[in-house]
Amino acid sequence: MKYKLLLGVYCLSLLLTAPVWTQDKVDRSKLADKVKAEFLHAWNGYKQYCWGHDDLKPLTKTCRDWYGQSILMTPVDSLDSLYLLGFKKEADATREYITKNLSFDKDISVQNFEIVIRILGGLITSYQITGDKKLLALADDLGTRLLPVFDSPTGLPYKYVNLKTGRASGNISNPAETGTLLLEFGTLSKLTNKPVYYDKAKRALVETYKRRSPLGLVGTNINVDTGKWTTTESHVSAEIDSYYEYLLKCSILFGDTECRDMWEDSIAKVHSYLADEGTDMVNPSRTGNVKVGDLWYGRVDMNTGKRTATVTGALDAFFPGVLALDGDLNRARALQDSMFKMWQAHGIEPEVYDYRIGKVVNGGYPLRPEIVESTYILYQATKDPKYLAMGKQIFEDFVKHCRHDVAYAGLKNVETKEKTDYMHSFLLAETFKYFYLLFAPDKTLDIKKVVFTTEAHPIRRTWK
Ligand code: DMJ
Repeated sequence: MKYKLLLGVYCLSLLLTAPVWTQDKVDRSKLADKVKAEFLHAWNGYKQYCWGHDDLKPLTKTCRDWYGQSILMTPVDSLDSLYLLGFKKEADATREYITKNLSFDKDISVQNFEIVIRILGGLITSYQITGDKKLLALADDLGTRLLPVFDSPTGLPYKYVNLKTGRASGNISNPAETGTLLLEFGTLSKLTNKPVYYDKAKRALVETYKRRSPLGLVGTNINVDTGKWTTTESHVSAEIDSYYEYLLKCSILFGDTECRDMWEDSIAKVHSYLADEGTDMVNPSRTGNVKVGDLWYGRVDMNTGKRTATVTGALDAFFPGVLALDGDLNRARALQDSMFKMWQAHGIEPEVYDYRIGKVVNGGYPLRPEIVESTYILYQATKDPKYLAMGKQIFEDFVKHCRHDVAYAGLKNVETKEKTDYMHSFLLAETFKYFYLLFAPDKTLDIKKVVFTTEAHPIRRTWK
């Protein structure tokens, strides 16, 4: 009797201390249905209050058009999600609305990077899904209007361009904005047989890479007229993040060996200088063992390699996915565990987090997808059920804290959970899409046959 009691206590203690993913089995199909229902809740909120506008402000139930007049940000960015999640009727109606009403003949100065990843990428993927040539024509027209952005002395793109006049402006940019264009522009070239898009975007990426420091790192801000860095802090976070993502992905999507070489060289330097690893870590080489949960990527000066900050954040959570895509599963797993720890600290991840002292530096959470994206990619790469359980936890926290009576709202502060009056289009384009793909049957989308843009628009290589 005493023995049985002791055994019971022992088993209970094991259960209580067991990691979250061993405690219960994840019902994928139930979760996929729940994701669909929540996606619809957000989409219907947008439709009810802001149909035809760019974005919904869910708390005040008002709308925001980025440039004073709408370029249908949310519908275009969300369209491929509508198809992928199986809302075909809704998707077809939205597609018809877009092709009838969207015009880029507007006297507005737009941010090239945001328009490329949300609108150009959205149009291209939806064209690939539906074969609707009007979507490709819109993408081609938009691409042409954006091209003057590359007319700088260096070939690095200006930040803004007027869609009607072609006047480019804003000469202080960053690697994310100069280097996250090739998947979308490159694909547009392949689909239209106009090499100019590929060539300009590729040059912008190469010109960014060429300006790396002697240590092989890039800085945060660069003057596109002079090619000189104006801020020399190096990291994998805001303003740099997707530059690395596209170095890898342009080699995968286009088979571009120059991309591959730039990626190989860059990622080695990122590991050498940015990685902040536990002292008791074993053999931190590319193929070696990394102590689980003991890996972070912080900030250093690009020229000296001296550490400037021990911060990470919600945006950085894309990096485990990129590492997994490259086959570096040891690091990917370790970093994902770190990111999940950051998420668990407050049940939602903050925008900026000091990993050394475990403190929130900037507590905003604008509904970002990156941690979900990495969870999905890691699950696909390993089939380890731990990532399903991790995704379930993230999804439940996300719904609990960000669901609003109308749609979804970001958080002003992850510690207080106070909401903020904004729903970015990437909630529907990315966050819900990655949640869905994580839980949906694997056949929903063959991850090996697509490359996801940084805005989660899957692109298929349909060309030779
Ligand atoms: C998205 O627009 C893209 O994923 C971009 O690369 C980074 N920021 C948001 C999501 O957080």
